[in-house]
Amino acid sequence: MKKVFAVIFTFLALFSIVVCSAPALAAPLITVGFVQTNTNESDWRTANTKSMQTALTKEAGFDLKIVFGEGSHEKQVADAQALIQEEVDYLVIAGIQSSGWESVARSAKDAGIPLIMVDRKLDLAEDMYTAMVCSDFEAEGKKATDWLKAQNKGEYNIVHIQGDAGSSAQLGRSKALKDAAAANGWKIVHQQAMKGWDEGLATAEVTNVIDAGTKFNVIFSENDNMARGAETAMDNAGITYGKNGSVIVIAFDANKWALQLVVDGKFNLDVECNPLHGPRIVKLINDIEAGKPVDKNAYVDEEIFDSATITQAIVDARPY
Ligand code: GZL
Repeated sequence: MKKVFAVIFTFLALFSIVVCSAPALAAPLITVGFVQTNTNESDWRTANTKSMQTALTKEAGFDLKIVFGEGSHEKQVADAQALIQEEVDYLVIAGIQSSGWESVARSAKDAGIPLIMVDRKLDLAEDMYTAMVCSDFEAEGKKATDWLKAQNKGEYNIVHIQGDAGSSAQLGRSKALKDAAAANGWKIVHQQAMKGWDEGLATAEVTNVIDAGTKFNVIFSENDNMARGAETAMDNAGITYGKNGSVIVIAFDANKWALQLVVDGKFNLDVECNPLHGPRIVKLINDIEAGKPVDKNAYVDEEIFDSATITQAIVDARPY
């Protein structure tokens, strides 16, 4: 009998050692399907992707699955539907274009998968998405046009370099310029959307404008990379620009390298469009998981950087 108790005791002792030394059963990772626009679209996009990858780590409790549209809305839609089939816990979308997302939103809703818009608001009814963490692009554009009006130029002949046609970033910024031009009698002497927000395409476009003899005194470029592309064209033609030049240059995104151009007087104004959405999405998902109330439509606070007032210290402190 004593032997039986000894065996039982030994077994229980060994069992408790194994169970207690086993790692605590970790909570399951939250799978997040992130439908990103493009891999190499702009420095802004690179910073945005990096922010998501840096924040939604396994250590933070996430399994991040990123898919890239590479210029194709249709690919984004197909990739989003595939992620829904994989039954991700959350679907996060940055749309190449703002329209055409109804089928994805319906599939996500039917599957009980929260849909979060990031960066760019999509054309969806409020009951078809869970939350939005985006930039207010029309407000960004109005900051630029209010600044431009305050320059009190005798005349405004504007070359308008637009981003990807149909993206909410392009639509918002373009609307602000269209409205300001109509209200103030400004002339938009040339307007063209650049596929993929491409710097090289902007150089070619502005070169054509110059070669056509079009007179202009403002470049309104809907992101930093394209503004730099426009300046390459002006350099090639010997046209001066910036703080002490003949052409005002306005850009959007406020990448660190671009803010250095503002300090150097090469860009007159840069309007911030903040790409660091990773931590914002982490907080949003964690709040949803904890059952906390979340803002349905959260817009990111953003500022402007004027070559007349910016300092090197401001640039040095910038995070992207
Ligand atoms: C804005 C973002 C835009 C940037 C561009 O939120 O979607 O797309 O302004 C980027 O640089 O490519």
